[in-house]
Amino acid sequence: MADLQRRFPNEPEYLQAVEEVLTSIEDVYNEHPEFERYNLVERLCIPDRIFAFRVSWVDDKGKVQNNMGYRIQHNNAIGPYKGGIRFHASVNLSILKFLAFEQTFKNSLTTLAMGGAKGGSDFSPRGKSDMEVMRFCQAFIAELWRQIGPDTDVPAGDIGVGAREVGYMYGMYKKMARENTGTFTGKGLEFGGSLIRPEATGYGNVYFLLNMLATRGIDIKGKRVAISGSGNVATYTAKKLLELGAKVITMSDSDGCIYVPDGLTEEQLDYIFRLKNFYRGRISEFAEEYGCEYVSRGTPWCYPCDIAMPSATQNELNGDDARTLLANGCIAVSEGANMPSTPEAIKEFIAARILYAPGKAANAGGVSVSGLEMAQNAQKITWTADEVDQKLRGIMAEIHHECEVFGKEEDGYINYVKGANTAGFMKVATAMMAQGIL
Ligand code: NDP
Ligand code: 2IT
Repeated sequence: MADLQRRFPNEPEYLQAVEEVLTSIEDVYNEHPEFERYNLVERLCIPDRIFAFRVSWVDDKGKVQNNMGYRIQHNNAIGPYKGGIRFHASVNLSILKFLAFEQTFKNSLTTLAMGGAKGGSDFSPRGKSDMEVMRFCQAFIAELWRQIGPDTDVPAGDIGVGAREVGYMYGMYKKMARENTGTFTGKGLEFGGSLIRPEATGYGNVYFLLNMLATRGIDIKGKRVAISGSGNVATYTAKKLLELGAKVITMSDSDGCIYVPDGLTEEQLDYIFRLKNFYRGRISEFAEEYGCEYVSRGTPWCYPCDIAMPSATQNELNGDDARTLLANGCIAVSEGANMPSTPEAIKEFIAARILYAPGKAANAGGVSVSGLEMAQNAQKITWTADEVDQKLRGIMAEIHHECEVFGKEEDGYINYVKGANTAGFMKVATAMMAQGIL
């Protein structure tokens, strides 16, 4: 850790993600002296390669704009590089390196053959016209297309990258590469996308939560759930929760948070979905429409809830938030976002022995169905929604089982952080050992 801190002092998110994994795999690492001899951990922490490039595009006023573009190919020991693309003003190397590092362990947990990667740009689609977004996506891929392919590196969506952006990027990729093999997941259904991929991260998180609750014999029905975010992950998490009779009491965006103490109705959730996906509006507009509480700059963690599902961004839930949630009786936290809880918050949850699932386990449903999309593309077939949903449920149950096997502590508590990190690490480490120094 000290060595990485010295070499990458300006990358706090990356160092945070690495430290969490390294501290929780200590026991199993010490059982394998050969890892030390082959300097395996350092090879696993430092990405295989990083592409960084300028993306120049023309806005609607005819002005030339320049953004940075990146792709981090972190590790391909168990399969082709795989991971999303993030478009957000905050994107930098530290954030993408943490996401690519996390993705490697997450993908290892999915049971499918995928390595880890992440990419993105400091371009923000917010406030841009469709044509501006298209021109940006084309310029981004004009540079990146050489580095990706169906068996080398398969990108997908993340913050700021949904069906629209994937469509534009895939279109440009296809034109440049002159092939139709489905390099990109989260594509439209008409051109190789998989049923249930849009729903997969949110649904998968709820399936994981159900597995956790089952270990304590707790029913989801009637439980009050605080969700942050109102994007892809948040809305499909809410949809599945409503289906199961739980109450979704909060949603948010980067401007503020709404609070609906009796829980959102299906009609209200549908309004949010349309507001965010078609009108690209703000969550404050929901509060105006339905007259509910809205706190500008607020987050969901101050409201009494049984379950918290942070589904917006990294480090959005800190130690104080965790203590408030616990004081209000929260019994479970299942992360839709990547690394939403700070290290201090995680310590609080584990010390309180509540059910706590880190993102790399709980949100792995998204990339799992991406893996299923790749499998369908390779065979040139499509599975039904029910087939994909059944496979997703099976994968989430298997990830939960792995966490249980590797994370159970002496008092019977399942430490999902330790379980997910150890299970994810061992598979990648074993594959790297077998393949030599590369
Ligand atoms: P979206 O762009 O669809 O939605 C993101 C949501 O989070 C929006 O409501 C956005 O608000 C909010 N948000 C983004 N940045 C911030 C911020 N800095 N502070 C507060 N709120 C913020 O993205 P997704 O739903 O796809 O992604 C959400 C999280 O889930 C991310 O952490 C992502 O890495 C993770 N994830 C996504 C997967 C997927 O399949 N899409 C798979 C696994 C994990 P606003 O509209 O104001 O920006
Ligand atoms: O963080 C993630 O797992 C994603 N954004 C989804 C990645 C993917 O390749 O589907």
